[in-house]
Amino acid sequence: MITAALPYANGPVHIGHLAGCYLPADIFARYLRSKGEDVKYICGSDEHGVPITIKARAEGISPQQVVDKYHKIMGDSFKEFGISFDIYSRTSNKIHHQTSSDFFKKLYDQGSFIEEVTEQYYDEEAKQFLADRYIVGTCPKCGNENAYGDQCENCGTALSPTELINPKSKLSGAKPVLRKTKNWFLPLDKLQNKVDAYIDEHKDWKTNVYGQCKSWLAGEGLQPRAMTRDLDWGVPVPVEGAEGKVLYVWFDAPIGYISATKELLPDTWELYWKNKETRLLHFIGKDNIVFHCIIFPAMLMEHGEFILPDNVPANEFLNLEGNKLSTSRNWAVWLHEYLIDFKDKQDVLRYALCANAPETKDNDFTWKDFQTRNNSELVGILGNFVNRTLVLTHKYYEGKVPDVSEYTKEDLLVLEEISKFPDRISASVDQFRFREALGELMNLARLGNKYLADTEPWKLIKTDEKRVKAIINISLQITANLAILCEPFLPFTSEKIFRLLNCSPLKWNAAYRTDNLRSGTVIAKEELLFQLLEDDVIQAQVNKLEDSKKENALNQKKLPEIKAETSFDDFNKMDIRTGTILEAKKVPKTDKLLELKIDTGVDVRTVVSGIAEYYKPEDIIGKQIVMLANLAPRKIKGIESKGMILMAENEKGELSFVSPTKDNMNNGSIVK
Ligand code: B3M
Ligand code: ZN
Repeated sequence: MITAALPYANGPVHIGHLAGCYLPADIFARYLRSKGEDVKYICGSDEHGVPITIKARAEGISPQQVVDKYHKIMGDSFKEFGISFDIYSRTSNKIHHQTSSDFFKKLYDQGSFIEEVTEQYYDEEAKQFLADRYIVGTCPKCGNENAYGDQCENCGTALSPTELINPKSKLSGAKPVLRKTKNWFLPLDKLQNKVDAYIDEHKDWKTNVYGQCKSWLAGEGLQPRAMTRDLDWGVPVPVEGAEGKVLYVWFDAPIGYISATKELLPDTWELYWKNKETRLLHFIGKDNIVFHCIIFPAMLMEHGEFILPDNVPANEFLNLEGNKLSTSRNWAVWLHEYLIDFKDKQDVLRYALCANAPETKDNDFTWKDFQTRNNSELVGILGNFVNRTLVLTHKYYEGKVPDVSEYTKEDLLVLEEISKFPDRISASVDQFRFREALGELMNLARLGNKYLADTEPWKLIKTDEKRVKAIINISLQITANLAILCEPFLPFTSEKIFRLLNCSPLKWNAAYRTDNLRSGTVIAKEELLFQLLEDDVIQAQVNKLEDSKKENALNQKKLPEIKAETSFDDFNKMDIRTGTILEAKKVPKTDKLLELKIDTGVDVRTVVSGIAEYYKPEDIIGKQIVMLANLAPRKIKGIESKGMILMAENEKGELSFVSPTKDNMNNGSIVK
């Protein structure tokens, strides 16, 4: 039973999602299927919780409309990238509501929960309790005025809403008030010993996972955690006196794995969830570790009828060009956009993401690396070998797999070496080391290239035809084995190679053999498996990201705060006057400066002003302006400037004159 984290249905899928869990889980599921194991790969949209309601407000549609929209987009992307879920379900459907509701009810009936009345922030205008994310205020640690009730994104501190200074409701802007409310808590503190023992049995887990669990369990230890929320979107709490409350999204979502299995296999789902022979694996990203390793297992222990996760292979995070992936800042490579720019190149992305997977530490996706992986590895090694083999088969044998009458010692060594690859790749995949496994796969293609380079059939063809037959046959067998072994990683490529070889897809065990292709089989005319990616194609992607960056910089530039108080006396020291521009010209060798002659009503003087990016000299002659007339003179580029023109500057840094709005203000009129 393989699961991948149920993604919130609040946005499309990007490369971080894929690399985090859907791709590794897919590789693992495909690998086990190829080995003939009974495996189910389960996923679906997480359609509850505050992230959905926030998105609904942002888009001005209902939560149901949000999840309908994104469930479709996400499901389509996964399918297009060959993510081979046995089911992609959703938590808003009936079977899930029923299953999670029943789960809660069982725990409630057997007295697993404690009821607790706590004070929560309530918005009296919007008439609802506020989820932590709906409260903003000043961070007590760093002073950021836009900290959320659960976290300050500026300094990273985890907060509780009552710690915020000047809390405000995001719904109405009102100051929230504390109100009493009853919720049901799972007393994790009482389950600590059981959870400790469970984690201790799993020292085999990836060190990042095991380590995070241990540090959660150490320290203050586990605390009771509310499993219900005052919210109007989710699975209603199925007990009396719980009107207006729903199950905590982290209570219902993992149960979604069970509901989806039920939906897929109405008659046999229990074989997977209530059977000690079943190995349950949760593939997730590192931000979900505690939920899958501690809270969900604790729920399952309390419930008692289900098996516990056997392993939780969590990945770290993937960054993009050195920065954290972010939906709101549009710092992402979206799968649906990728496919527009790189049609039919799903496997290239799968390859690049797997080769660079954040398995043990955060990793960076760069377009440059993507290009190199494609050009030097997929084209240069795998594509090159397969292509050469197919070309030679057509050139010498009209596309027919040649017969072998005799192997040399060199051939036998190569054949022996080839049959070691399935075990080598397995050894890595079994330990969730997919990068290493992919490296081994490429080594098989390297072996093929080396074999061709060493034996040089293009030279031998004139002297030793028998020998060439063996070489081409062996190269074709390697090609077939590559098709088998690359299937978990590069399913589209695998399919294509089998088609080219005119061979129906073979399973893992066949890769121990070196006689999968029968002699006489006619193979298809060669087609390139991969194409070189030119610099301009890659640069276009980099530019796209640069555009996002610029846009963000503009959006983020805030107007500065109002300056510290000043006195009227200080203000009065300034002599501000109206004046008219008589002459204007660019200051040579500068981009920004104009030299202006100003009639101040009292005198005519020169002022150098940094406005050349916004005004052309010829357009401003005769224009009335406002200036600070008693500013101490300064030399700018050798010109003595007497005074300063006053300008308005917006948040983008653009400048505009400020001028009187009536035309009876003679030059020299006082501004005060
Ligand atoms: N939806 C969080 C996430 O998308 C959450 C995972 C649920 S897994 C049961 O990262
Ligand atoms: Zn802070």
